[in-house]
Amino acid sequence: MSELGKCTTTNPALLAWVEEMRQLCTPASVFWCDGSQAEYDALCNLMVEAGTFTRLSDDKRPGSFLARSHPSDVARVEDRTFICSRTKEEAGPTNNWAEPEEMKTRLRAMFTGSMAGRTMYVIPFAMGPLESPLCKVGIEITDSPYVVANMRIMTRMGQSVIDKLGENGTFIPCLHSVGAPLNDGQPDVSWPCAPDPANKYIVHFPEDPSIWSYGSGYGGNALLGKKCLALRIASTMARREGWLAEHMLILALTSPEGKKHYIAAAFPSACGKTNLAMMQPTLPGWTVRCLGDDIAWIRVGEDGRLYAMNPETGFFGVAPGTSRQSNPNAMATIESNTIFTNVVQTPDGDIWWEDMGVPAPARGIDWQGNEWQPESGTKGSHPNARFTAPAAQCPVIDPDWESPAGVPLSAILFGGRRQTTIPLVNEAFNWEHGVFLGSSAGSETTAAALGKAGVLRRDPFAMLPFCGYNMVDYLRHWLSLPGKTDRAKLPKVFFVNWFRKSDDGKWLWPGYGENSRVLKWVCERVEGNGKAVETPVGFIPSADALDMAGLDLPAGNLDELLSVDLEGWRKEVEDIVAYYTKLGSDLPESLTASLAQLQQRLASAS
Ligand code: OXD
Ligand code: MN
Repeated sequence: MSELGKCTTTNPALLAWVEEMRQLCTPASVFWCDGSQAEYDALCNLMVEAGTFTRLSDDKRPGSFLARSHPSDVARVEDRTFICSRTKEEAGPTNNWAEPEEMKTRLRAMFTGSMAGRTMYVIPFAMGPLESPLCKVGIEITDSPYVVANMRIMTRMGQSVIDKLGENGTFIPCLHSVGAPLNDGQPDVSWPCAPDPANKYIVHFPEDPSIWSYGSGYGGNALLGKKCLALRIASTMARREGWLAEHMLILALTSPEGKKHYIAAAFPSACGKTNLAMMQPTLPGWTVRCLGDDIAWIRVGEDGRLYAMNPETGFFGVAPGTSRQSNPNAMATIESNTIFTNVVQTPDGDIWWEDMGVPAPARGIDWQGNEWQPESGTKGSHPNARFTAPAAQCPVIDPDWESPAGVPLSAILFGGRRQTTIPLVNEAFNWEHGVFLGSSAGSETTAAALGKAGVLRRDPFAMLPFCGYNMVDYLRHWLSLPGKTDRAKLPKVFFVNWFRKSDDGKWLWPGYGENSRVLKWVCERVEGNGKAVETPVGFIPSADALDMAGLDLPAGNLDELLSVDLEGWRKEVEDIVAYYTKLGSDLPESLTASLAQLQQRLASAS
């Protein structure tokens, strides 16, 4: 790696910050990343030698690697995530807060000497196309080569960003350490981290803005461009600057007649955003193209419409459950040049996970590095195992996915995993009602964050873990949009639920490619001609409104999916009231009015 790792910036602020961090963290050396293929290859080789990476077979998965994390370091750590705004009030009722100077003092102590014996990598990265008006530059300093390799897939990284910064450009400093300094001669481990959860800190300082992350090497805790910068910090900038940073996929849907609509959708973590974003429609003649699967930056365009842009360049998708049936385009995307984390290694040099749609290998090595057989009675891959793959490899990537201006939205969807009550699809009466639906979104929890799975968690706009400021102000910001543009130009808002179950526990709706039937109706509504009935909860497709040609749904399922369960909704309302109470007394009046109106409509419907 002799010619790699050299510093090429003359930006004095950047040089000064890196030097300050070098003195704080005392690494053995400093390596400036240029983002080249040669650098990526060299770092992957280094990780293969260190045991962090296993190279997969060139016949099976060319250019791909498998990593296994420490068993304590497998998901985002929400209880160790902090928003250190000036006041607790600014962080709001849903975020952990600590006084910024106190937190910095604590962090400085932890980072002191934290990179001893390791290389400090300097990663220049951009979120958003470099020419986009919304593009934000970050510099991540990390002692993890795994983070460098993932950041190269997930962001625009390297020399082009140094060039964009030039002499005077500004950047968001993002400091990361796995928190495992090496004493002289101490052997390294394959996945260094701070195993004690109390020693992990994912900390955001919105006023700087800056990010400090200590103790974890996994996903959103460590790839600081993603959840930390592009959502938590970006949401605070967006509020100030009048745009939106959202936990949303972006897709384009084209009808057989060639009419194209762009749709953004917010679902909580691990609710199938990646599946929907690159779905293969079952409806003949319809196509879906993908623009992003996790984050959308949205602004009012010159024509008054909302334009969405994906700030990332890769997919960090949940592996278990991904199959040719659930997501054929993801399976094609990950055929090569992909990093897999915490999945099963098969004897032929490939990978496998639960519900991959192919038979399990007779034996393999599980995500913890142990010999494993399907009969072992344990899961071979971790439920939050991931693939990191370049978006450009997706066979249905939209030609405009890197458009600096973004794409104009026709519709916004909210959703979550809800076994009961919430219908298959429900259209908001207007923008304010749409914000109400987004604010009361909830989902039965999954493995994407540490904590108990399967309980209903309210997750407004799917932003609960990602909103970098007071959630109540965030809701107010959404409500301010009709004041920023012509209301008629705003996208229509819908709430969808692919996850309904019958009383005997069977799925009522097949999901995946069949969701194109719902998206078709969404487009029809946008164009003003989809059939709907007005119900107490919103506009729901009338009995014959969804195109069901070729889908043999068991009798009664559609009725159940499109009916309003008054009893269930009354319980839902009680739960929303309780959640709103937790958010505090300062809730925008529009939301409490929407809730009261819903209550009234339900009462008069009985
Ligand atoms: C993710 C998440 O990794 O939302 O995208 O947890
Ligand atoms: Mn996500």
